[in-house]
Amino acid sequence: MPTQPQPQLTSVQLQQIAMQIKQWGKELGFAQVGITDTNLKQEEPKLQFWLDSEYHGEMGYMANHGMMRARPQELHPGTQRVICARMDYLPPEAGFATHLSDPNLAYISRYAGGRDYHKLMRNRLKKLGDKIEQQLLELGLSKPNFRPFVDSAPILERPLADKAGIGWTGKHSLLLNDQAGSWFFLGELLVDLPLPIDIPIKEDCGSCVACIKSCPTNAIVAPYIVDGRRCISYLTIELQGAIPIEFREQIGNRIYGCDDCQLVCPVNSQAPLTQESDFHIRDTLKQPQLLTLFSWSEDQFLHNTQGSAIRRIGHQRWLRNIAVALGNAPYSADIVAALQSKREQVDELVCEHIDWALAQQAIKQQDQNLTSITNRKTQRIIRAIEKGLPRDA
Ligand code: B12
Ligand code: SF4
Repeated sequence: MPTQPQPQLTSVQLQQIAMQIKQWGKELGFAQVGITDTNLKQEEPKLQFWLDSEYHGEMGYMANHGMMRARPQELHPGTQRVICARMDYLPPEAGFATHLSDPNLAYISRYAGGRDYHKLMRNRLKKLGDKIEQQLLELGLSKPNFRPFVDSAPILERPLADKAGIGWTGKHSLLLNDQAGSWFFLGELLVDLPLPIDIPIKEDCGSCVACIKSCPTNAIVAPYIVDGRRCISYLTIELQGAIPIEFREQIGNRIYGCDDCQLVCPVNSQAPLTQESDFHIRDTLKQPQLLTLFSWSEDQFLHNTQGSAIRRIGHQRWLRNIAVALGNAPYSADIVAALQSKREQVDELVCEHIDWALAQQAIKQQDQNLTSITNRKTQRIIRAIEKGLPRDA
């Protein structure tokens, strides 16, 4: 319910409250808080272009709300300002390189190794709202109307945070910050107070195109524009059905999300570790062997992913993703046996991915045999040379 605006607040009081909001934000564990207005007019044609190009794929929720994504004041009537907050999530022991380069280990995006961020951030934003309310009541003013959001509703979080001075937009379309890189989540508190707004940061990626070049599936189709349908994050998390064959090899061992465009970004080289122990990687996911993860029953999957964002893809899609990664691993009799035995317990979707993985394993086994035949032949030739025998012996 929209409440009456706060005509009684002087500009000095608003300045003071804005400063306090930033201080309270820090106390609540946010790395940074910025304030902006609700005007995203400039983003509307870009969002429309993105939707018209069908870059959202199966993410129907992106199209369902039309331009409301760019109009926070329509989403929550009475809204005058958006308080944007970021929370760093880079966990210690991230082990990026080892996981990506060992094809028998699973790579899980660094945002997903700990607890789901949505609830945690929303609760903190609600607390921030409560503090503002308390302050206004102490000043003898009426209650403010506020609403927290974290991914939860149709709102363009990244452009809002960009406007609020939290960072600047990188060519991978994520928000970057000189001190923090891009390893942070965004969340917002919509309020009906005419707080003073922050100034956007004037910075850009310059001529760097590392993220565009590194993307395994060429999902960054132009600077700042990601074709969601090609992004491994979409393919492994959002997509309900079969992963298109054309992307399966490029997915490698990434079984939940992807960080490549962030891993190569030079701005990320000095990024700080998270202060939130909830975002630390849980033990079961620290050195995740593909075969171990694949062996989890549904009960084990539910138990091991309790409170984690991973849980929302469900056991079957978890197996679907791991099957693809196993297909991409070097040939191993253990992998073939695991794929074959799981085949009997899974639905049609996973079965098709297992069959693909088995076919990949068969190709690699053949290649391996060829390699070992070649090796044996080479060894015979060497022996023959040594003994002075004919080379085709
Ligand atoms: C849908 C979605 C996805 C989709 C689509 C990604 C995308 N880039 O749109 C998929 C599933 C692929 C995805 C993946 C990821 N996501 Co995501 N995702 C979202 C979500 C829910 C909506 C984003 C959105 O509105 N997309 C629609 C398009 C139109 O928006 P856009 O990319 O910002 O598009 C703009 C550009 O095209 C731009 N543009 C066009 N031309 C030009 C030209 C110039 C010069 C400029 C500056 C801009 C510009 O204008 C468009 C409109 O503003 C947000 C949360 C939220 N509610 O906002 C999280 C969010 C963006 N995701 C997030 C994260 C962490 C990720 C992943 C890193 C997760 C992972 N590790 O797997 C990857 C990164 C992939 C990538 N490079 O984007 C974080 C980003 C935090 C940050 N630091 O920026 C967010 C904000 C979630 C959160 N609450 O923290 N995601
Ligand atoms: S998350 Fe991975 S697949 Fe998606 S745009 Fe970045 S590098 Fe490409």
